[in-house]
Amino acid sequence: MSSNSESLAPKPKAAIAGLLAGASALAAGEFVAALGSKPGPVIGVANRVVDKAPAWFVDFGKQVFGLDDKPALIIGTILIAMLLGAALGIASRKTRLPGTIGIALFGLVGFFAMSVDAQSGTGAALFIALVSVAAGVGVLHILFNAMNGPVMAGVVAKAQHEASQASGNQAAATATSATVEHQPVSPSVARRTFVGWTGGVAVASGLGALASRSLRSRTSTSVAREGVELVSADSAGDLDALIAEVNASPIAKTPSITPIVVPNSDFYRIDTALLVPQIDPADWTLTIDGMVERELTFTYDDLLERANMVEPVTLSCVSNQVGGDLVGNAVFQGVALTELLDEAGVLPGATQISSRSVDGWTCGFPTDVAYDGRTSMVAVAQNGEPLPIEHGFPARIVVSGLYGYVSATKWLDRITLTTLEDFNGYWIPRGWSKLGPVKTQSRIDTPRNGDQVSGSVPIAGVAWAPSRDIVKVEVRVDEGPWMEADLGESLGENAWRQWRLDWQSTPGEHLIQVRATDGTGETQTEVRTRPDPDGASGWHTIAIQA
Ligand SMILES: Nc1nc2c(c(=O)[nH]1)N[C@H]1C(S)=C(S)[C@@H](COP(=O)(O)O)O[C@H]1N2
Ligand SMILES: [Mo]
Repeated sequence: MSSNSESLAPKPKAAIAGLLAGASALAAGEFVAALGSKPGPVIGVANRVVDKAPAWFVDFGKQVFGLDDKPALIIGTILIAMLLGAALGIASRKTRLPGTIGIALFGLVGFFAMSVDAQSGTGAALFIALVSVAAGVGVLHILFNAMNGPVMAGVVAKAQHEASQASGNQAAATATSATVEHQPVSPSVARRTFVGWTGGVAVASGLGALASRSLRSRTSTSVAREGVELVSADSAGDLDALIAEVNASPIAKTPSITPIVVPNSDFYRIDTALLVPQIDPADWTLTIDGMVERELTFTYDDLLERANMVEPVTLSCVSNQVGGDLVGNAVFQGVALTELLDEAGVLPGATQISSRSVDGWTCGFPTDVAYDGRTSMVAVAQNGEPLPIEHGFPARIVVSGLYGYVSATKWLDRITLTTLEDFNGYWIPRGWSKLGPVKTQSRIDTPRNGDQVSGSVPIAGVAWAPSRDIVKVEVRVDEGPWMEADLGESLGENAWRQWRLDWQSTPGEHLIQVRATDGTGETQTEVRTRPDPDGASGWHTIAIQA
């Protein structure tokens, strides 16, 4: 090497080298993490962002990206890592030391981010972080070397040099090392070498990322889940007949009305898990502890055997807007929560039933609620199938009439009896109400806001007041008199009901509103509130053109 300028790598190439070092570090880490079904560096860091970010930031993400906030967070994490990599590449133009140290530091951050994950553990996190750092540092060095021509040339020459020295051929050794040191590679060869390695590393990182994705989608958990055999609950036959009857009715056949039982694949999903916990039911147990006479532990098979409660329950998210779709009705099968609690023996003064998922999410609700006669269970099945993995496999809690954030723990791990004062679930310090009864709500599924209609128009939708039943749904047009809609057959007090009213439209713009009355005689309030802190209220209102 003759001059200083030659030893300083060009900025764009240095940036590309750094960026790819970052990308390959992430890809390698994700790949080994996926092999071991552990959260990788991307998920680890993204999870810590969610944990530590101020509430406004998380809300902002949810507002901008809606339900796609998870992919957005993951893509954002990857982009930032690659940009930081590019910056490290530029900082490493003279020597690779800044890049090497920088990547090692990111490895350390990744290690801490992954190690606090309940699904990971320190050993796995350390291993994944080391693989990431090795890949990143390796790629950084290879790409910088490649800027000066064939990467292996130096290595090969050095080996030849050593070999010939060992064989005592001094002259050949001198000649070889002279070739390496004094014959600069032509710029076009250097460029081709760099482009070749760059492309190779980019392709390898991409393949690594794709491979880790497909590894994750076909997990041992999905195999175990498919092998589960559910026992049929005693009342399952009657319920199936009732559902068939509802589905045969003219109301259910209204085009675009929400089905009375939402298929698992369409059921709304809300949780904080960036990586859906993958639980092998063979080494999973549910523990009931805290303020109980005896701590109990149940295996998955214990629960399957006892799962004789089958009940359609409408589950709803507290952040559902009026008219929103974060609500669904499904047939849940499981063990009555009170059956398990009674066996453990709830101690007097245990005013709160708290629960925790394997990934550390928590919630809680008053013990009285579980004992007021409503449906509450540890569910193992949804719509006749083992719980879908995204919906809590192997077990979750379902309590009719409580929003999910206070009750419906998926990937259930532990139920702890405590007091209302002593424990707050995940969402409580984040500004949501301690108690979360579901507000009576109704929704117009058809027509949609902004639709153009004519002639006789079926106005139809669903209404829910889980645990209190729905007894009346009314519709009004242009703030005229309330008209009672036809109600679909009830699946029980915990399930939503379909409703329909046929309306003779007149030309012009119209406002359509709906309100429901629950089994206690209470009609849902007109007062509009935001979802926070305890659920949105108000009448779903749409504007249409006839
Ligand atoms: N482990 C875990 N369980 C959870 C949550 C979560 O973030 N983690 N979110 C809750 C919330 S806010 C809701 S509304 C319901 C949604 O259940 P679903 O995704 O099956 O519809 O799950 C509840 N259970
Ligand atoms: Mo929720």
